[in-house]
Formats: sequence, structure tokens, C-alpha cells
Amino acid sequence: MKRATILPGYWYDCQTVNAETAIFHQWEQLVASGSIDNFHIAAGESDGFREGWFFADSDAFKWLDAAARIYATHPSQRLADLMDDFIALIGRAQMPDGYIYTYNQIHFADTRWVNLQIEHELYCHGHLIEAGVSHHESTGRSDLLNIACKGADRIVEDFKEKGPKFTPGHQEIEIALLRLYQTTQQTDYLEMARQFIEQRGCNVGFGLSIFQQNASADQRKKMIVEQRQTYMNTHADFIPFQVPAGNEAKKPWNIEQRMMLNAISGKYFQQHAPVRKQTTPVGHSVRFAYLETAIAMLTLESGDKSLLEPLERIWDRMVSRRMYITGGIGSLPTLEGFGNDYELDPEFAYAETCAALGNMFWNWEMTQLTNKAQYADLFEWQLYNASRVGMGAEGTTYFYNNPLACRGGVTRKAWYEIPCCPSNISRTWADIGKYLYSHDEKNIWVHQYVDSEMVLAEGGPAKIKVQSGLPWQGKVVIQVTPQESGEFSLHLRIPSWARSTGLRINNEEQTTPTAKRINTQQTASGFDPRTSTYQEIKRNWSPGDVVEIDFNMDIQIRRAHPKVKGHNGKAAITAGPLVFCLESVDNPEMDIFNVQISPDSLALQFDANLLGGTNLITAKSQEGTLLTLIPYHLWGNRGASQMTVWMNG
Ligand code: FUB
Ligand code: ZN
Repeated sequence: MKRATILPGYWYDCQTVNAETAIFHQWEQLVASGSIDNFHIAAGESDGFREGWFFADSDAFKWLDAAARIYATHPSQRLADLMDDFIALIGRAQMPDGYIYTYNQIHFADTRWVNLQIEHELYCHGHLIEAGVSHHESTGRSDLLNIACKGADRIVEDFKEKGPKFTPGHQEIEIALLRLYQTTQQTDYLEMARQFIEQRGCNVGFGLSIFQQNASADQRKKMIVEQRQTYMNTHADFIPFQVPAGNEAKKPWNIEQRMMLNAISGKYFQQHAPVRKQTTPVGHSVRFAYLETAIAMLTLESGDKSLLEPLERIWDRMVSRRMYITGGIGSLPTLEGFGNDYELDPEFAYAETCAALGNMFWNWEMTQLTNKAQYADLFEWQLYNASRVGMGAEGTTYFYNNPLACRGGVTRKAWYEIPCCPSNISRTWADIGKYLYSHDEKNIWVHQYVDSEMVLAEGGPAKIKVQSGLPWQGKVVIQVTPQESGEFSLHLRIPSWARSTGLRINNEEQTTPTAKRINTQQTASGFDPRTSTYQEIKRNWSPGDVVEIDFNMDIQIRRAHPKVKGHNGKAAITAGPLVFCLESVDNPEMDIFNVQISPDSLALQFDANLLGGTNLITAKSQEGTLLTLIPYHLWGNRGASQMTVWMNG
């Protein structure tokens, strides 16, 4: 998939932070936490003791994936050297038959694929494969791709036709194999991905196997504790890595019981029913999002349209009943996943950054499958809210779980014991240019309004350049430059948040499109991407044609569905694609959870001096005190604070 060139503007700045700071910060943290040394130990080059969770390899591989994608647009010698050294190390750590999983290689050398639901071997291999594909795409080289193929071939040999017991507990390998298929055209990879997807939820004895695998995984963890003790007895100078303290997550009282039921029923892993019969989003929300992404990719690759209706149905259910106003998913900590319909407590909100990113990957695939604006619309909302909040302004601090209300105990951290989110956000930002446009011979779709340009060459009708004021202003200018004058359609997404839209072509006013009104049920969150639509402009285009759009950025007060407990009388405030919040830093001396906002007093302005330049909303309390609201994604950048998205008003 080709990338548009990102031009100076909001995302240009984000990509700069990503390429110049975040990716190097993440590497330093991976080294400091022992994740990289694990590969040296597996390769027989280090006498250290393995550190981290059983899936620690995946974080190193995902870093490499992010680095490779960044390298495509921001090449540097420093990054090239880090990647090259790490690729060589992976090559040395990989076993001759393609297997690589430092957890088993170091601790349990003669075991493989023993606790597939729990221990994430296939998940780790998946992230290696994705890194190989990304590296090949950005450098044209095949060294990492060959390593990835060797791993994938091992998996095909060990898993093909093995049946539902041999599907992974954490999805990812499916996406990876599908990407590898797109790159190599090796049908074995497509078929293996298809089997993993189709066989999911078909294992009759799943509940029992979970008991067995849990017991086995626990037993193995105990053995590692013993191994560590033995190691420490002979290595007096060994200093174990100090796991940084994570953020607090407020939980419902019965979360442990719910977790257990979720696991035994298979819902936690989306193993409770075959994928075509899964009607409701359940379980761990990152796994859910990766599964849906993979199903959508498989639908595109295989042309099997019987998968599309279940995809659309489950998306609708998520949007209407199980998603936060930020676009975040996963309302229960511990389970790291979905609660019941309308169970969207803002303080419990787990809304992991990776779950929002996974959801964006899924929305992109759905956009390509259907050309329905609702998918690109949710992508945009999650881009600016649920996922954008995951990286701090400087690129060196991160959120993992993303509550919508915080009374304390949640701050941005330099690193986490489970650092899955930082590299996930980095690889997505690096690829922003891939998610903006699509085209065929007679149509161009503009899905996102990001400063960028792209030549839609092969069969495509034109070069397109977008200058965008988003997320701060609604003015967008699009230059359309066809190779030669001719008729085709430009499809412009009218965002669900734009109440009205001004449109001019070559300075001539056009009939103004608006987001469509729909008769569907009110969503749980108060945000509804289903009202988004594409405005088709079919005409004879000539070089130099300019389309100007003015999206209305008015402040909107949104209400949750009455069934969402605790939201009576509460309002969430948005302007353009941004959700706003009250943070205690801007409102000292104020009880942000109880203050009553006067809706008539809300006013939007840009403040060049706040948080690097941002829109803010000023408001008055009923007593006349001045309040300041900032974009939700910027909260937590000024030390420990309290915050709320839902307020009285
Ligand atoms: O298990 C691997 C990753 O760590 C998951 O995707 C995250 O939710 C976290 O559990
Ligand atoms: Zn994560």
C-alpha cells in the first residue's frame, strides 16, 4: 500500500516527534528492561537472565516494525544502524528451523506451542512477520523478510490442517500472515490465516483446555522463579530489572469472577463461537480488534463476502452499545475488555491505546471493503481521541489504559511492564499517509483531511493535494490535478461531527452537503459515525481545479444513552473531531466532577501558548467562575492531575 507524503501541519509535527524522539526513547527502554538482551541470551551470546513477560519478544519486534515504517519517510543513519544490528541479532537467535520465542528457548528448551491460549508464541511470531514485511516495504531489502518467512514456514508446517485446538489465544498472526501473503503472494500464508480465522471458536472442549493451560502456564512461571533463584545464587552481582509501577485502574467489585467466566466461556479470547456467529463484541478488546481486522483483510483477499455481514453487524453493535465517547473500547480492567451493553463507566474505562489502534486498523479495512463513510469517520475520531491520547507531547511518555475520568493515580509513564502500546502508536503514526485516500479508474475518495499529497497513478485519475486546518479549524483546500482533463468522481467524506459544510469549486459556491440524518438507535456514547457520508462530485476535472471546504466546527454538547448508568445530566463537549475534558491543572480550586457548566457560555478559541498550541474551550460555571477545557488527548502532559470528560451541564 502506497503512502501519501505528509506535508507541514498537525500530523507532520507528530511524525517528527515520532521519528526524532519516540522511536529512540522506546529503543532505550527496551534495552534497559532486558528485552533486547533476551535475544542475546537465546543466541548464546549473553550470560544474563531473561527478563519480561512471555510475550516480551513481541514488543521488540513491534519496535522494529515501527522503526522500519518510520525509516520509509524519515531515514537516518542512527535508525538504520539500530535496525541492522537488531535484525542480525534476531537472525542469530532464530533456530535453524525458523522457530523464535525466547521464553521457551531460554527457559524450556525442548517445548513448543504448549499453551497456545495463554503464552502468545504465535502472537510474537506475528509481530516478527509484520516487521519483516514493513522492512521490506521501506528498504526493499529481504534479510528481515527472509527471517519472517522462515518463521511463517515453520508455522505453516506445524499448524496447517491441525484444527481448532491449535488456534492462538491472542490474535495477531492472522494479520501478519495476510500481510506476508500480500507481499510474497505465497498462498500457504493466506490459507494458514484463513484456517486460524475459520477454526476460531470451534473447539468443543475449550473451557477444560483453559483450566489445563492456565495450570501449566502457572507451573512454568514457578519454574522460572526457581531458575532465577538458582541463577542469582551463582551471580552475586545480578541486578534484576525493576519493573516500573503501572497506572491504577479502578475496577468493579466482581471483576475476578467476571474474568474467570469470560475465560472459561472462551469469550475473553473470542473463542466462544465461530466468527460468522459472533454477533457482539466480547472479551479482551485488543484481541477483538485484531481478529476483526484480520477477518476484514481475509474478506478483501479471498473475496468471501459471507464474512462481511457479520463484520458489519458486530461493528454496529460496538458503536451503538459498547464504545466510549472517545472511540475507546474496553470498559473493564483485568479483563482488559468489553463489559455489558451500556456498561461504560468513565473511571473503570480501560480503553487501552492498542485497542483503539486495532480498531483503526479494522476501520481502514472496512473502508476499503465497503466505501462506507462511517468507517473512515470512526477512524478519524479514534485517531484524534482514543489513540492520540496514548503518546505524550514530547514522545517520551505514554498512557496504556485511558480512563475518561481520573481522580488521581493515573499519569503518563516513560515505560510499562507491558509496553505494547508505545510501538503500536509509533508504527501507526508512521503510516498515517496510507490511510488517507483510495481510488479506482473513475473515483477518488478522500477519507481523511490531513496535510498531504499523493499521486494516484496506476489507473488512477489524478494527483491530489490536501491542506487542512484540522483538528483546530474546519477549512480544507484540495487541489486536484488530473494527468489530463477528464470526467471522474471525487468523494469527500462529510464528517459526522460537521453540522454544515460550505463547498466551493474554483470559487463557485456549491450546494452544501451535511452529515446524513439516520433513524438508528441513539448510541451509548453520544457519538455516531453512522451519520457520516461521502459527497460525490462528478465533473470534468482539469489541472488547477481547487475544491474548498468549510466544515462547521461548532461546539457540540453530547449526551450518553439514558441506559448508561451514572450519566444522567452529564454532558461531553466536542468541537470538530476532538473530545474535550476538564483537567484540574487548568481549573485549580474547582471540583471538576461536580461543577455545573452553563451551556450558553461555551466558546472555542486557539491558544498558541498552551500545550504547544491547541484549541481550548472556555466556559462559565453557574456561579460565574471561568473554566477551561482542553482536548482530551492532551490531558496528563503537565504532571499528576484529575480529569473528567463527562461533566454537569
Ligand atoms: O498480551 C499482549 C498485550 O499485552 C495485549 O494486547 C495487551 O492488552 C496486553 O495485555
Ligand atoms: Zn497496548
